Amino acid sequence: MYRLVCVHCAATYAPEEIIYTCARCGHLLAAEYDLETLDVSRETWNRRPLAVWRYRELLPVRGGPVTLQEGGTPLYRLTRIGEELGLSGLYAKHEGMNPTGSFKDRGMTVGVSMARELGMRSVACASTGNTSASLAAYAAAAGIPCVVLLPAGKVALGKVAQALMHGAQVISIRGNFDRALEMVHELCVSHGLYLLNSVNPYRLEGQKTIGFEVIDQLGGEAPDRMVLPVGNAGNISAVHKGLRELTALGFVDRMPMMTGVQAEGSRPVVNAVEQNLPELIPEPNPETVATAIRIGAPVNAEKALAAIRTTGGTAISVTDDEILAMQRDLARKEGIGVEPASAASVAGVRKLIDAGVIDRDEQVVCVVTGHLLKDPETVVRQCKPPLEIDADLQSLLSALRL
Ligand code: AN7
Repeated sequence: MYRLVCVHCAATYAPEEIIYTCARCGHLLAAEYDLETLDVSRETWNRRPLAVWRYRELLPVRGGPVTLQEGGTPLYRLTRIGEELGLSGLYAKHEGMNPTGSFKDRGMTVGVSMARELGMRSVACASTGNTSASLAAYAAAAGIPCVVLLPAGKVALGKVAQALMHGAQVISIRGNFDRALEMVHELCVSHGLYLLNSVNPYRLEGQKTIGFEVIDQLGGEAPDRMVLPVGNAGNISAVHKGLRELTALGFVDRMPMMTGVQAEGSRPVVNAVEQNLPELIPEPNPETVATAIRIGAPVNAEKALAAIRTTGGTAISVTDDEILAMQRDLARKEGIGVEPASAASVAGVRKLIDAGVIDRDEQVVCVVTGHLLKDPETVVRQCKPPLEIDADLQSLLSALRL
């Protein structure tokens, strides 16, 4: 059993209410389970495949899910980068290995399943790209129409391609993501579409399974630190919520230090942490090569700040150059292909090591959130084009460095 609870004033709502913000105070809602009466055991989980639905007792869906077999992503040990940083316990959870190439699929399998259970007949989101790609695919799987709003000219090619091919109505607005989110929120409330941005409490329930899988992949122990790129701050909040539930159930005995990484040109959460502000000051003109996290007014900031502060974590920003350098390092030194926003998490670790914030004996798990192929244009801009040669062996031999 669960209900919706306001994260600010603790007002409660029935789970079947179509509501995204508290009617009393306007803050966000979260699904809260009655953990004492929940019939859940690690043995049951361990008998199921590593995937989002392994953890179904801690998810809101009661009927059969809309699934594309999401989750179960690899947890890689970063040996070469770890060695360079003097960090032997450095890991990357590669969420780019989900069905549409990002962690959003964990949220959408739950969110679109709930849309169906709640009797909603269409879904919508605003997106910097990955949310739209994922929602379009899950709406297609559910057989319901989907509307997505994108900031014009600021979404990576692969993500737009996915949203279009999966059959969403794709609208580009002349404005940034933050404005697109306001617009789609209004549209959903006035016209009865189901909103699947991270203001949706059920979507974030799916995303918390990243943390569950990390614990299972590390043999049942929590890492010392979890590092996530932060845009709308939904994912870091979701992972924190899930790990708190595991702690309350006694499945793990401590919380990792939740650590958020933003881009230099879009760092409202970092400012709030550094200056110890009670609330976040939005960035009106966010800008970064990591377009996925080009977000100035993260709607989940309240939860994310609490997650960072209560676990003794931190937040840091990285420059576009640092992001791209780490994208290349992950690709060339580890064989791991991620998009720029995802490389931000590991770039943040490099910076926190240099600053002496991360101890070298810590076990650190970075969530790398999206696949390299999401943003081919940013990749091609960083690399020399292939050498084109005449089709004979002599030309080949003179072109190669052997
Ligand atoms: C690769 O798709 O917001 O802090 O609209 O695509 O939970 O927002 C994407 C976000 C990190 C940040 N990495 O997560 C969207 C969108 C990648 C992302 C984030 C996003 P949140």
